[in-house]
Amino acid sequence: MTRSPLLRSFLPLCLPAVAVAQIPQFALTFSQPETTASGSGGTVLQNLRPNEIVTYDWLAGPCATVSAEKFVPRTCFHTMAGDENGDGLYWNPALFGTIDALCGRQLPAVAGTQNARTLFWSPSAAMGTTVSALPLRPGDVGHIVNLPGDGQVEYFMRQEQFNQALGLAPATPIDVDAIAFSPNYGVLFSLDADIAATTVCGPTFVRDGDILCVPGWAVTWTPDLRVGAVMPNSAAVVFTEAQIDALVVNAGVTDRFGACIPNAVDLESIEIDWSAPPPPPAFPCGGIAIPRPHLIFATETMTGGSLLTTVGGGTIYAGPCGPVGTPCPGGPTWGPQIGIRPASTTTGAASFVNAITDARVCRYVLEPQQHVLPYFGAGGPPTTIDVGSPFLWNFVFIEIAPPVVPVSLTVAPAFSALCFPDLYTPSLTFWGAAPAPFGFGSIATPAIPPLWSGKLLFQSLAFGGSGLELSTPTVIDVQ
Ligand SMILES: [Ca+2]
Ligand SMILES: [Ca+2]
Ligand SMILES: [Ca+2]
Repeated sequence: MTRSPLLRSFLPLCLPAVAVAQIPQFALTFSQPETTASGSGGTVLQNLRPNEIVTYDWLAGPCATVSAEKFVPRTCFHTMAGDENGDGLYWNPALFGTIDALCGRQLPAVAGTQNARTLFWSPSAAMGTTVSALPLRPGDVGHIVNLPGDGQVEYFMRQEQFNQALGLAPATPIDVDAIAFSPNYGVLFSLDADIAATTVCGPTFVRDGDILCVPGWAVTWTPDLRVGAVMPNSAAVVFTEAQIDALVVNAGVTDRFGACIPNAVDLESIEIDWSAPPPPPAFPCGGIAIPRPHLIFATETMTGGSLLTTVGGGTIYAGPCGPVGTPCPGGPTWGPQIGIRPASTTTGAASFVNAITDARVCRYVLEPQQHVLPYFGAGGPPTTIDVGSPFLWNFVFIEIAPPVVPVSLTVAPAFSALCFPDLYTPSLTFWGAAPAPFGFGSIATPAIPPLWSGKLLFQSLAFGGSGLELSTPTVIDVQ
């Protein structure tokens, strides 16, 4: 029996997506612009920005060429959000400021992958409300959905609910800086600044290095496991900043200069560490016991991109491909342990891990080399769109978009069950094929004729994964 040449050509391409769905991964953000360890085939996808989500990934099989690769480019956020600030452009490199906290939707255990519609994030700068009826502020954790129309914010947990749990007035401006959750433990989080609150223990001075918990019993979950309501004054400090300081010291990890890190300063990212039985509950005051899990975490001091865990009194986190950080005093934490390049031959990468969540993903992305073509009626040359794909053959479609947000139609799980779930319709036209034999490729856009201005939307399709998969979308503003 021989398979047809067509099937044989597609069969190997299905394997990476399947493997991706079975090996634990993380989605994360970095605090500073960084470069992927792999170089991403020389494409613009190698440039990671603090408002883009990346995935701890590998390009040549599990743990071969470990690299933090771009998974949600800012251009995808721009397309989902539309002209949120009303300046006529989709392009907004300042959107969200930084993404400083991440968590994922609870998914079926089998074949569940996270994507740009299922992950929730917290910005450090508010998104505009020209398109969305609801804001996405530094104190919110939410994402952008296409119901009832494109560009709308849906919350995992909103600022008012954090404030209620903290005994603060609902409009108090806060900045959620780290988040993790489970239905049993509830919502674990940290804030970006110290604040005088009223927790389950009464008046409490909450520090930016504390980890708080709104216990499971204080949360009313929506059917899809978002936070519907919280009990007032229910938050509790479950790891104090002093305890986090001690965990950091015990872990014995170096920073980007090779110095042993002596403290936490600001707690920056958390995810539940299910690899060990939970520690004893926290007793924040009196006889009140708050169950808590072990946590993978990063602090502001952990430059070079290290990760620690609360297991064992504080240890360097053993990632899927080795320890994520350099033991003290073993030289700098360089960056390749988390998949990014060092700053120089003597200094590690500048970033700390600003947000992290468990996430199996299918990484299939587009990013143009130029986001805005400022031709002003004169016309001009094409630009190039770079493609990051697990599939060899990528069929790139183009749409001349109206000046408003293009319409997206959710086609998953019937189609694109693993990658981006929505097809941007209604008038996609086949533009060209972009092969990505080593995971990356590129394709030129049309040249712009004189007197034409508007928006060009691109999205790529591939046969593989669940059958037919879609890339993240991108929009180019032509002025
Ligand atoms: Ca805009
Ligand atoms: Ca925030
Ligand atoms: Ca953070």
